Parts: sequence; C-alpha cells; structure tokens
Amino acid sequence: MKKSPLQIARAAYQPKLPKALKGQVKLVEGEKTQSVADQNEIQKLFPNTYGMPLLKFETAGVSTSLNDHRPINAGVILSGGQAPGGHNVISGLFDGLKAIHKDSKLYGFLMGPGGLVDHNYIELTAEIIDEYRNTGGFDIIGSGRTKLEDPEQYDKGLKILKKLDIKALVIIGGDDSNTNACVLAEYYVAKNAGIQVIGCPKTIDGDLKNEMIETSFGFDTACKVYSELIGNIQRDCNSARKYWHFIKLMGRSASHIALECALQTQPNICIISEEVEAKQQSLDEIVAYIAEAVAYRGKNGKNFGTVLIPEGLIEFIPEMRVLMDELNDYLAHHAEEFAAIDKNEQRAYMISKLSPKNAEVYASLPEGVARQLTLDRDPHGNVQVSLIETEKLLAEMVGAKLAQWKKEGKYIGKFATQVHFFGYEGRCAAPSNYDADYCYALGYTASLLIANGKTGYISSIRNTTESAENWIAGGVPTTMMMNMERRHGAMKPVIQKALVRLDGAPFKTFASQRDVWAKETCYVYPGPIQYFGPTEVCDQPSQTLLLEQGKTI
Ligand code: FBP
Repeated sequence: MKKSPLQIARAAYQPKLPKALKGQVKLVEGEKTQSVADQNEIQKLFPNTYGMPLLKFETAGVSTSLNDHRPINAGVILSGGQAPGGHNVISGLFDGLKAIHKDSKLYGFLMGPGGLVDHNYIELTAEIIDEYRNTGGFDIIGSGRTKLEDPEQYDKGLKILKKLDIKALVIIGGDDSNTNACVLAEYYVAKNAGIQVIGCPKTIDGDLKNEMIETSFGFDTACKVYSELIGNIQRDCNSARKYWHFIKLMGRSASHIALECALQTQPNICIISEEVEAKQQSLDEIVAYIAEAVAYRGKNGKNFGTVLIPEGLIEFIPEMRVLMDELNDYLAHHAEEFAAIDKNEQRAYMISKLSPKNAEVYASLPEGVARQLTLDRDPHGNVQVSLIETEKLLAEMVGAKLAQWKKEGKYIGKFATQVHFFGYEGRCAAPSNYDADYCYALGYTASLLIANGKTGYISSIRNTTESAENWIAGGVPTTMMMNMERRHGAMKPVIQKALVRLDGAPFKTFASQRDVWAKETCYVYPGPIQYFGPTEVCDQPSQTLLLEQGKTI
C-alpha cells in the first residue's frame, strides 16, 4: 500500500513511556474506593467488583514475582466512535503482553463488541501491529456501536474467549462502553469464568473524565485538528471581511470540544450548552446575543466573524427540550397519520396539534429545521439531535433578527454567512504526540493490570501535563465512577458523564475574555499539528487540561 512521507516517518516514532512502566514494575495498592454516589445500590449490583483499591505501578528496581511470566492471551475491542490514538492503545497493549512473555497473543474482535458476540476476530501479529503504529483511525479491527448489555451476549462471548484461551478482554470505549465492560467483568467473576475485563477511556467528546481519569484519548488531537481549521477560516474571514462563519463542532451533549477550540482560537463567539441550560436561556436570547455582536462589529465596519456552536446545543435550550419532548410523544402515537399528510402541509398540521407555547416555538423555526425535528428519529423514537443543523438554524435566525433591526434603524451592517460542521474531519487524524504517548501508555498499563490478575478496572495515566517520564500509571475501579441514572425508563448504574463545569478554570478563563473577543478581532491561528520539532510546539496538552491542572496557557 502506498504511504505518504509523513506516514513513513511517523511509523518510526517511539511513544514516550513513563519511567514507572519501564523495566521491572511493581504494583502498589492504594485505598479502597467508593462509587461517586448511590453507594448502596452500586455495591449491591457489583458485589464482586465494588470497593476495590486504586492501583499504581512503580519501578521495582529488582526482579519481582508480581508479573505473570507465562504467556497471556488477550482480546481487544474498539467500541463506538473513532478517536485518534486507538491504534496506539492496541500497540501498547501488544508490546506489554509480549514483554511479559514473547508467546503471549493478542486477538482483535472485529467491528466493535458485535465481533465478540458473533465470533469475528483476527490474531494481531507483530506484522499487523507495525503497520498501524502512530496512525489514526480504528481500521486495524474496525469499530461498532453494538451494546454489550445482555447475558446471552456475554455467554456467546465466553464461548469464543474460552476457545481461544483468552484470559482477559480489553474494551476501548466511552462512558457507556466502559459501564458495560464493568457489568461484563462482574458477570464473569460471578460465573467464575476466569476472564478479566479491563477498560480504556476513549472519546473525542472529552466527557469521560474525573479525578482519576484526566482526559479521554482522542480529545487532544481532534480539538487540534478543528482548531487548525477554525484558525484557517478566521484568517480567511479576516482577509475577505465579508462572511460570518457559523461552525458546529462535534461532541454530543458536552461542550468540551467547543470550549477547547475557543481557548485555542479566540473566536468572536462560542456558545456553551451547559451555560445555556444553567441560565435557562431561550433560543431568542441566544440569537439576540449573537446578533448584538454582529451589529456592534458591523457598526465598526467589521462585517465578519466566527461563531462556534456545540453539537448538543439544541437539547440544552429549555424551550427546545420541551418542544422535542412533545413532538417525540405526539409522533410516537400518530406516526402513520403524520406520514399520510402532504409534505407541504405537515408544518401547519404540527402547529395545529402542539400545545400553544410549543406551537409558537415550532412556528418560529426555519422550515428546514422544523422538518428535521419531525423526520429524523432514532430507534427509540427520539429526534436525532446530532442531525439537526443548528449552525444553519442560528445563521438563519440571526439573519432574520438583523433584518428586523435594520427595518427599525437599529442595524446598519451587511450580514452574509457560511456554515460548517466539523466532526468526522478530526476523529481519525494521526494522533498528536500527546495522544500517541498517552494511548501507548494506556495500552501498556492495561497489559500490566491483566498480568496482575485485575478485572473491573479502567487503565489510568495521570499527571500528563508534566513530561511523559513522570506520568503516573495505574488502574481505577470502574465502579468508583458510577452512579444511578434513569435510562429508558429504568434506573441503571452508569459512569457519570462529565459536562463542562461552569466553576472550572477552562470555562472561567473563556468567560473572562469572551466580551473582548466578540468586539475586537483577537483570532489565534494554531496551524496544523506538528509531529516533529521543538517540544513546546509538538508536545503541548490541551488548554483544557492545562487549566484544569492549574497551569497557565
Ligand atoms: P463516542 O462517544 O462513541 O466516542 O462518539 C463520539 C462521536 O464522535 C460524537 O461526538 C458524535 O455525536 C457521534 O460520535 C457521531 O456518531 P456516528 O459515528 O455514529 O455518526
């Protein structure tokens, strides 16, 4: 297969390994843990994997018997959306297993958790692994969104694990996949199946983090790619001075990606969903907020700017949430009746059926968005929020407000827009040095957790704003991160999702500067990720992480 010069050079990159993971390694057990909330319920649901201690690996100095020196067969699964660095988790895991014993084997289950259930797998040989070191994507074994949540699937999986003599399974996924990994770990212990299950924190969304998991892998690289693109757009818009760019950024519910990109690029406006919810802002208030910035800049001859919009915004606007709930409910019971109505009449029909307040909100929406709210539904009958073109919605509504203000003599500028949605552009980028190193260390640590007989743990690497030498490697019991939440009508144990904290340093830093960014042109142009060169250019962690750890940016 033809490779680019960068691909060839990058293949030779040796990820930095924390010194604690080099040579002979010993395991140090820390304090026993508790779940973050609902301790009694979680303990009852996880009698075998609850309350386990925190784990840390340290250099042993002398040979230690803690590592299992017999060959270990392990399996690995990539679960959910792609995130840069997945291949390095697998190569770190592979190298770790081989360091334990040269005859250890690693099997990859294909296309996500479904590969385990359907017995689709390959053995990952050194030749295969070498092809994928430091590359983006999950294509080494593929990924999928099948949920491992029922005992029939666990038993089917167990058959193939036993057949391949696999001792441990590593599940690389987000909060839901790691929750399911923990349920699986508990199930296999309760069954005395002899299979350990270890998780790894993945997602570009950055919402799987807590005291012990500093960040989910992929967030760093994805944000750097989006920030490069935003920077390029800002240079374009500052050159042509004729467009306002509305840029939606992936990230599902949480606004971490939008916030990080704002910190990196200093756009004119960035909306943070968590703030919208906290302040109970209406759609009209958000539109007016943007329009005011446009009007201010227009008055000063600056008819251009950038607006960053988090993917999940619409769900956080209280009146939109209420509208979507009523639409979901109504269409669940009248789907056929609605489908039979002429497309041109559907909007008026819906307005006639909704309660007065919701009808008013629905009628105020641009045609395209109103249609999306009634058409695209997921298998549970809910609106697929990620498909709603919020960037167009806001661009159109700001345009309408400015036109109104123009009539009233309150606005004198020109308003032309371009819309963008960045998500897939960043999910498979070649991992930054941070993600390449972080992921390799996560995978290597997973091999040590396996060798030490652990199950129900997530591989953890901390202290990552320091040099990689000093990173702390260990394991965190997954139950420690859990609480009970309502999911599909029933209370379930789940890993708590981390949304943007309005009292956290990243948001406060942004909030303290945004008024100036809105009026002036303070753009920063981060440029593309650099893989070779000075450490201050190549090895910087995300601004979010630096600020969270009390560092300056
Ligand atoms: P994960 O939570 O599985 O890592 O997925 C992240 C994500 O990229 C979200 O930001 C986005 O909303 C979603 O996946 C898109 O999903 P799909 O790949 O199925 O289109």
